[in-house]
This record gives sequence, structure tokens and C-alpha cells, in this order.
Amino acid sequence: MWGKVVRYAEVTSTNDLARDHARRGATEGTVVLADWQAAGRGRLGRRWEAAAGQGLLASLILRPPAAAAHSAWLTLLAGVAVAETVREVTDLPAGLKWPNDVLLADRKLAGILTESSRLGDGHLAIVGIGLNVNQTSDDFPPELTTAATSLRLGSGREWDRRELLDDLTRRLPSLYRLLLDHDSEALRQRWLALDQTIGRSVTVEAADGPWQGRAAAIDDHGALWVEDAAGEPRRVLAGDVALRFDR
Ligand code: BT5
Repeated sequence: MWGKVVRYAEVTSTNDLARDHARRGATEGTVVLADWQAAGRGRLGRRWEAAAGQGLLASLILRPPAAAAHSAWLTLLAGVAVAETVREVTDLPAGLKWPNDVLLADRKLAGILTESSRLGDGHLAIVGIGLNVNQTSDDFPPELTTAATSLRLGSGREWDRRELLDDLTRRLPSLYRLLLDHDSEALRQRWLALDQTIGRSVTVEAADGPWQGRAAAIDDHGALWVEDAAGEPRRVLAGDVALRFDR
């Protein structure tokens, strides 16, 4: 049921708990929330850090049809929802870095981790959202102090995580509906209104080595097109790469 929230003080990862709940029958739209994660994770085995009680750590349970289950738009639409919520609630100019970062002044404010799997005859997608809310710079490990930010660092005041979650959970169903309706044009427009990727010089860290280019467009499938040094457009898929902005 959309809008249902299951709260925990501590978990390994909200994505793990959401998967457990889904296997036990939790309905689409259920959100699993925690104050602290012992093993919060990012993509490709990376860690997600969040000081206890300071961030929003949430995982949304979806049961998408096959066509949507592995769509890059699942991650992209969650980023759109987070950036729209931040703008609505705080007025801060959050933007999007393809495929899974929400940025504030070029620092990472939030990250999305989507994990899809088969479940019975269908598919399960867990969309994990980590948003830095009330962290101060002391709350981040030293290696993140220049790369990460929070709503508090961006605005000088604390924010109500409940209000942010309420706004976010109100936005997600209609964005997800666009995916189910194959309305990639509407999704792309929502993304482009907040995009901070297109036009940037980037390094694409691909499995077969890094290469440089200029981010040029996002296609119907949520893939990024990057013009390489020779001006050739190359298609970049979200699962394969990390993207670094070059200065
Ligand atoms: C992500 O991965 O950005 C996805 C993060 C998803 C976290 C949520 S929290 C709720 C749910 N449960 C989970 O276990 N995960 C999800 P990636 O693009 O791989 O970025 C990870 C990198 O971001 C790390 O290697 C750090 O460099 C950086 N990082 C870690 N914690 C951060 C933080 N709190 N704020 C900003 N950057 C961070």
C-alpha cells in the first residue's frame, strides 16, 4: 500500500529489510525507514555513511512488470523525486547528476541504490534512498568532508525528516506511474528540469578503463550519451559505470 511506512531504529541496510518485508508479502509502495544502518551500501560494493538519526534512510518496495524491473528510470525517477522534495521543502537548489546522485553546489546530498530481483513469478525492485539532512561536517568521515553535503550544511538550519519523507512519498507514485505508462518523454522532462550533468566534461569509469568526454543527452531508456574526445556519441548504461565531473 502506497504511504505505508515501517520504521526501525537500527538495521543492516534498509534495502535488506525492505527485501525481507517484500518476501513476506509487503505491498507495493511500502517504505522501510531506519535511523541508522550498520552496513548501508552504495553501488558496486561502496559504503553509504550516515550518522545516527541525521539522515533520511529509506527503501521503497516496488513490484514492477518485467519491462520496468530493470529500467534505468527506476533510479532516475527516485532522484527526481528527492530533488523535487528538497526544492519544495527547503527551497535549496538541488540538482541531478546521472545516474543516481542528488547534488547541492556540486556536492553529493543524496544517493539512490536500486536493487532488482525475481520474486516468484514476478519482479521485485527495492529503491534505496539516502538523503543527508541534519549532518554537520563533523558527522562525515574525513574523506567525504569536501565531497558530501547535507540540507543543514546548505542552509544553516535543521530540517524535519518526517516532513521530507511525507513530501517524498507523495511524489513517488505519480513518477512511477510515468514509468509504468512508458512515458519516457515526461520522465525525461522532469529529469531535465533538474539536470546538472548534460554539457559537463566527464570521465566515464567503465569496466574496460576510464575515458573522457562531454555529457550530451539522456535517451528514452534513461541511458546517458557522452561525446568522446573524437566527438563520437557513445551510450553509457547506468549499471556499468561511475561518472566523474572534470573541472
Ligand atoms: C549511492 O551509491 O549513492 C547509493 C546510496 C544509497 C544509500 C541508501 S540509504 C538507504 C538504502 N539502504 C542502503 O543500504 N543503501 C540505500 P554510490 O553512487 O555508489 O555512491 C557511494 C559513494 O558515495 C561512496 O563511495 C562515498 O564516496 C560517497 N558517500 C558515502 N556516504 C555518503 C553520504 N552520506 N553523503 C554523500 N556521499 C556519500
